[in-house]
Amino acid sequence: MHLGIDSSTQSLSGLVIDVASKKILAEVSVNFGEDLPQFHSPNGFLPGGEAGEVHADPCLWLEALDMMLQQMSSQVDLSQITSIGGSGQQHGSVYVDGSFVERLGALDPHSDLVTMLKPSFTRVTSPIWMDTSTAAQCREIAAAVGGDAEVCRRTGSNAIERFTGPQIRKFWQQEPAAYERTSRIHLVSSFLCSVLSGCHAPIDFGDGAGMNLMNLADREWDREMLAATAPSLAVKLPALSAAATPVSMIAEYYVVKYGFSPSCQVGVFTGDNPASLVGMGATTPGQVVISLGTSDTFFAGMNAPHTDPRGFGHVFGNPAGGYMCLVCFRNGSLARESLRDQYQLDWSAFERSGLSQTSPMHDGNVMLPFFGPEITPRKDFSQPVRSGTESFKCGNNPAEQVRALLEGQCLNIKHHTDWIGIPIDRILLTGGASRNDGIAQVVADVFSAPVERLLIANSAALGAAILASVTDGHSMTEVQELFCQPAPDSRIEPTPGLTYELAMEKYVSLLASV
Ligand code: XUL
Repeated sequence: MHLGIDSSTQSLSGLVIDVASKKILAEVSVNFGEDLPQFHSPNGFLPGGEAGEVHADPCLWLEALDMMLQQMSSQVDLSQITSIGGSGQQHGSVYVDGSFVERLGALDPHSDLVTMLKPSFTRVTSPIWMDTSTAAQCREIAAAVGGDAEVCRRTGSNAIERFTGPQIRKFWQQEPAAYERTSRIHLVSSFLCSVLSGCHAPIDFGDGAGMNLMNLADREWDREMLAATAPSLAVKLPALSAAATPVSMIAEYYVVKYGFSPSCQVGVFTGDNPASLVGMGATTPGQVVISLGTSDTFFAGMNAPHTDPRGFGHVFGNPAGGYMCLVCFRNGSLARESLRDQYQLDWSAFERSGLSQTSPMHDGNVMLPFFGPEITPRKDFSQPVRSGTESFKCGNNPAEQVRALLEGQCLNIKHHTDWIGIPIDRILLTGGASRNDGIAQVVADVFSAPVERLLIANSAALGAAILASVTDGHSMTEVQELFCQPAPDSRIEPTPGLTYELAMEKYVSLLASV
């Protein structure tokens, strides 16, 4: 049996798989807001941050780990778990002093993780991926190495506010003494892996690429990027390694407290998106995942590490080897819900039957589907931009508006992911809005590729459990075949003969005009 742990923005979950019986045996999730109200983080982070600062309390993640394991121990016999894998929200960082590793080596099962590890934090709160407070640091880092294109060439992404390097630079500038006292800077993933294994764990190539510090081509810390970020950074960073590489046996604390076997292995953790790529069974190039959430995210496996010439997309290490791309779109459900509320619609308007009132590219209408600032492309929109019939431009006819919004979102994703240059064989659609057949049909039609939805919702935790099985010697592909199956009747084929080439031309020229 293998345990996958995913520490995401709003919850920490555990999922146990058994390869022999091909079954998911248990799933437990601790919701940060509901289950741990004492941390005053209803959505997993500390509210009220100023000037774009979004931080979380790292003690919250420790307490959630203890709580999840406690609950899991009442559902499964944890002595049967032979390996653990994991993932964490990307980019978030944890800062500890030299006592951390000694404390890890002496964890007392009669105490708890927060009490024992809290004194080692040198930065009381952890910046997370939602933070946008480091624009100045991004500019400084880019200038020091010769511009954003050079940062992207080295690290796979432009200097990005939420990425860890700019966050580290801000910490060094604002709290130099605390930075000096920091002996190790972990990502959420490597931090939790360390806490489980009782020693400093490496950062994997997937999550490490989300820092603006790792050289994508040679998968080592990039000396110029480190120098441009903060002094003496090389000695403060963990080693880099492939995800699922064995780190050590689980610390005795968990053996005594929760009944794990002392021979249970802990493998190197990765980021939630690389883990999701594994859990969706989409690690091979040609398959892409589109996650329709608050923000929409596109990710896919890639062989070569070529980067986005427009500078919006990111390239990370793929836990299956090679690379993966990831592109985030801020106006996801945010925009779908704004339109729904503006026209007082319900989701049936977005269903196949609702959409059937209009035809694809209805009357040549096109919409730039942005209700607020967008990151891909980076522009401070405040409302959608419309082109087409007078009636459409005036905002009439809700059915036309729904179709144009969904088509616009898909055209925007397709346009901003064309640099990947890999023909799409299959799209795996996930996230809240993915269950909607109308939305899935528009995705299939705009991309001219079949869409499938998987049985399992928590693909990051499943990916983490699959990575755990890899640590234990299983083949990733074989385990993916067992667990990453499409839901029955979930496949949607593109409409024969339909092409969005003309619509794409119109979309791109409308975008260029604003
Ligand atoms: C990816 C990103 C988010 C986080 C949180 O770059 O910032 O998807 O990983 O899930």
